[in-house]
Amino acid sequence: MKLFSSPPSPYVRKVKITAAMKGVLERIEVVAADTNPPANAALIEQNPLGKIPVLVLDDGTRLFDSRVICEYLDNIGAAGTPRLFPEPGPDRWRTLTRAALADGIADAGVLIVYEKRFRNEDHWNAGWMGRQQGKVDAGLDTFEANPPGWTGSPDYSHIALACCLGHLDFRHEGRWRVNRPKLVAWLERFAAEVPAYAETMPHA
Ligand SMILES: N[C@@H](CCC(=O)N[C@@H](CS)C(=O)NCC(=O)O)C(=O)O
Repeated sequence: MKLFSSPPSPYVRKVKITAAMKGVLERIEVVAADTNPPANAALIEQNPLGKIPVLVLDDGTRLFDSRVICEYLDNIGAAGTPRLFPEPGPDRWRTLTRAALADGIADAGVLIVYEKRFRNEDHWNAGWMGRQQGKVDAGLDTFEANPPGWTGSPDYSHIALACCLGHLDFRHEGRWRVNRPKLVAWLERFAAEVPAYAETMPHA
């Protein structure tokens, strides 16, 4: 399998951590993808949206986005590895909704990065960036009020939350840590239990 990838992406990181937890990382060839035109032509052939991650299976099937890829890897994982997506039922809806909140925080964080990257500073839209920051803060406050615990192994939603916080550390100077001690402790526990978190630190 080939994973179209870039080291800073929190969504790619979700896939790599999932692959490690499911014992399938060595079956994946990581392909560096450029998301910027014109060099993104190769990526657009795999995903018309021009976004990473994309997982190309050995039979040529293309999977995106990160949630779909992670669920696929959960299904092909090695025997004895933990189940990351619960079966249909209340646990599954809770896990998927929690992961959607974590991804939504990351999405808002990425939009702020793009606003600064793709516009000159005198054209930055403060109202738009403030609106996105509001989503980041509200989402984080929700998690701080009730950090999602686990018994046994973290699940997909915990991976998504860890990667979202990792993105905020990498691209937003870790400001999320101020006044959120429970979430800071939560991430320390996740990192201690999931070695792939340290192994997939984002970098330029
Ligand atoms: N919902 C998607 C989000 C993917 C995404 O936004 N990836 C970013 C990199 S972090 C990207 O490829 N951006 C390029 C673009 O938007 O043109 C997922 O979970 O995979």
